[in-house]
Parts: sequence; structure tokens; C-alpha cells
Amino acid sequence: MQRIPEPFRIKMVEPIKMISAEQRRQALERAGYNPFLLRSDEVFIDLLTDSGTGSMSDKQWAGLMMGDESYAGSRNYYHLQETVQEIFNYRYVLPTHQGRGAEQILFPAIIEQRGCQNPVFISNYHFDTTAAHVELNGAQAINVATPQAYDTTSPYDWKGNFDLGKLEATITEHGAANVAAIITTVTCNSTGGQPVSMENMRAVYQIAQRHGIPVVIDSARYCENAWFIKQRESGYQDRSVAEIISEMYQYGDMLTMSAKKDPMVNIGGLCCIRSDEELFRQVQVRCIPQEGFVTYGGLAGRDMEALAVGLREGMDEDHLSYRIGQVKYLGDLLLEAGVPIQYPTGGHAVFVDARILLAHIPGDKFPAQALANALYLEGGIRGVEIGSLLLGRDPATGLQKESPLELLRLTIPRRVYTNNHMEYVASCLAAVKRRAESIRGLSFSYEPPLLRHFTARFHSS
Ligand code: PM9
Repeated sequence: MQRIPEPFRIKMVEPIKMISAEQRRQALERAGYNPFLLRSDEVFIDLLTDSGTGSMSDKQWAGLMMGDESYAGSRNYYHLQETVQEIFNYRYVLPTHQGRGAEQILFPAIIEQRGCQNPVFISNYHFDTTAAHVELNGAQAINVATPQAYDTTSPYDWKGNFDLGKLEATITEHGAANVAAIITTVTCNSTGGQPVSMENMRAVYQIAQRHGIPVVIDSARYCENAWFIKQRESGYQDRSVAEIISEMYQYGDMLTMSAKKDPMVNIGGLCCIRSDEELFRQVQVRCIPQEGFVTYGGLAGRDMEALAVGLREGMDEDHLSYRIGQVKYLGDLLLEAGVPIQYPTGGHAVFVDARILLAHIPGDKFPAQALANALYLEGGIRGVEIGSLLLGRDPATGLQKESPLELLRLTIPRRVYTNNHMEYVASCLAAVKRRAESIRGLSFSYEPPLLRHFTARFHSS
């Protein structure tokens, strides 16, 4: 079968440059062996994140020129509101500066409304900022992903799913009145950009309704999740991505969104509520001092316009086929080179299993961080650790939480790199694999109390 190439032409380019091996060594030492602390011009191919790093389209750039920068009632807000209402059928729409902005105004309002004594949030897997906002509000973040997610070597189509038995058991253990909300993360970033099936989303919502618990859909990658449902779930092949998204959002009461991912804006987020007007009022009250007035919420009018356009562009099926195809292309190259990865490959990234590749480094010496450093030294490529370092310590005991996975995430920005870049990345990782045994673990020189992977510093251990 003929492979369909990229569904776009490139109209503007940004030069990138490789610095020498000695300069990379010095840069990494200066960064405390934490790639987050590198300067971007010290990086050749930047696979740190797909967040805010995508290329906007000509239509999105045109949208920037249509910005209405009125403090209140910007027409771009109304365009954004209509777009959200059409796609998701959620009535109440607040723009936020990014995903965590939505988390910080929504979570305390939910806890307050539900009057939880010992609040917990249960998710397939909380992203780290999501868990941080749960914990900052005095609640506990509990993950109940399907056990198949933790075995990178056996294929399973729905490694983003909830373990429904565990979900029920966790509700019983804490009492439904203490469960502030269930958070369905689509796709599930921390288990490998893995999709949640429609069947699972539906079942989670039924359980939640039975217990009177609201469901928040963490929506950073709603289009990619819908694409996987279309490809893999029986009964959805002939449904459009738009129809699938519309059904997915029936299985939630609110959504938070980092719009920097699937909608391909450089900055932006959303906090939306399906129908609970009272909760919306509470969230609005928090939005004004923390994010900004309710019709801009931390965004310029022009940014809201680019977002309204991007929300639809992310759903384009030719785009999704190319996008997820490119991630799979890198995954397949790595598998051919014998590099262990979370399989099948996810939506936005390839996740290399550092626990297998660097089996000699224990979790508390951060094997995936060591692998990230080795890849940077090898080829100027920046990836990110998704493992013990990201997971952090238990706030109650201060002990390192036990991470079920030690992954190096190679995150592919949307519409930015070509398949030649992917081939280069695969060849560098194959070279790292050949000298895997010489790679050493890491210990902290500086450990921040929260969200430590962003600013921690290390030395070789
Ligand atoms: N995710 C990511 O790289 C960006 C921050 S870490 C480099 O994957 C989910 C599922 C996310 C997410 C961010 C957020 C927070 C919430 N949920 O970064 O605040 O993947 O827009 O979103 C990052 P913001």
C-alpha cells in the first residue's frame, strides 16, 4: 500500500544547529544533568514535550491578526465559546492560560462544592501538574490504570484504561463522599500516551454516576484518543472523529484542557463545565484573581482565536493519520534496532523502557533520566523522564513513591520534524543502546519539594 505523505506544505522554516560533543558535555554539566535546564539553542532535536511546540497553520496565524484585545467581551472569546459548545457540547467555557490554570481554579471549587472531609481524586493516571494541584488542595491523587499499562512488552490496545475493579475498590475504601472527582485522562500521558476506550470511558462514567461522583476529562490529547478509538474499537470505524469526540464528552461533567497539545497553540487552556451552573459560578470567582477576567482567562484575544481554529484542526483525520503515523514510524525504527519501548506506540510520543534498557540502574537512581542524558550527549536530542523522578515523594511519608514504569519519553511536536529527523533519533538511540552498560545512575545535588523534575540537579552516582 502506498504511504500517504504529510498533509501540508512547509512555508516557513526555523534553522537548527548541532553544537559539538564537547559543548554538549559542558552544557549538560552546567544544567546539573537535567535536560530541562539546557538552553534550547544547546539542543538539536527537541523532544522534551509536545506542549506548545507545534507549528501553527496559516489559518491559525491569520487568526492571530484577528485578535480583539478588549478587556471584556472579546469577540474571539465568543468564537471560542461557540466552537467548544459545538465540539464538546459543554455549556460553560472559561479560557485559561494553560492546562494547570484550569486545574487550579476547578479542583478547589469541586472539593468545596462536594464538602469532602478527606478528599481524594481518582484517575487512570494523574499528570504531574494535575497531581500537584490535587495535593496543593490538601487532597490525595490516586492512580488506577489497568495493569496491562505497566507491561511495556505485551501489546494491548487500551493501556490508558481504568482498572474498573480498582476504581470501585478505591471508592469503597475512601467513601464516595470523599471522592472529589474522577479524572479521565485522554490519552493517558503517563502510561505512554495510551488511549482510553469508549467502553471504558462509558463504564467509568456509569460507576461515577452510581456513586454521585463527578467526572473531569483531562483533555490535552482528545483528538488522538478519538483517532485510536476509530482505528481500534469495534463499532467506531465508520464514525467520524467529530462524532467520536462528541460521544466521549458525554462521559464527563467537566473538562480541563492543556490546549498546547492537540489544538496546536503555543499557549492556552480551557476549563469547561457541561451543565452545573452553580459550580461554574464558583470557578468563575476563582478565575478572575488567578487567571484573569472570565472572557479572557489569561489569554490574549489573538490567542483565543488561534485556539478556536486549532480545536477543529486537531480533529482533522488526515492530520491525525499523519501525526500518529509519524510517532509509530519512530517506534517501529526503535523496535527494529532492539530498543525496548511501550508497545503499541502511543499518540504523542515514543516511550523507551529504561528499566529494561538500563536494568543495572535501580529506580531511585533514575535510569530514564540517565538515559535522557546519554541521548543528549550522543546526538543533541532532548527527551524527558517519565518515571520515579516525575512521580516524586509521598507527601504523607516523604518516601519516594514506587514508580511502576521508568520511561524516557521522546515527545514529537506536531507538524515540526520530518521522518528524516525520526531516523536520526533512532540511530542515536541505537548507539546509546550499544554502550548501555557504561551508563551510570544519578543522585540529587538539589531536590525541589514539588514538581522536582523541572528544576532538580544531579551528580553521577
Ligand atoms: N503536559 C507534557 O509535556 C507539559 C508539561 S511537562 C513538560 O506532557 C496532561 C495530561 C498533560 C499536561 C501537560 C497537563 C498540564 C495536564 N494534563 O502544561 O499546564 O499532559 O498546559 O497542562 C505536558 P499545561
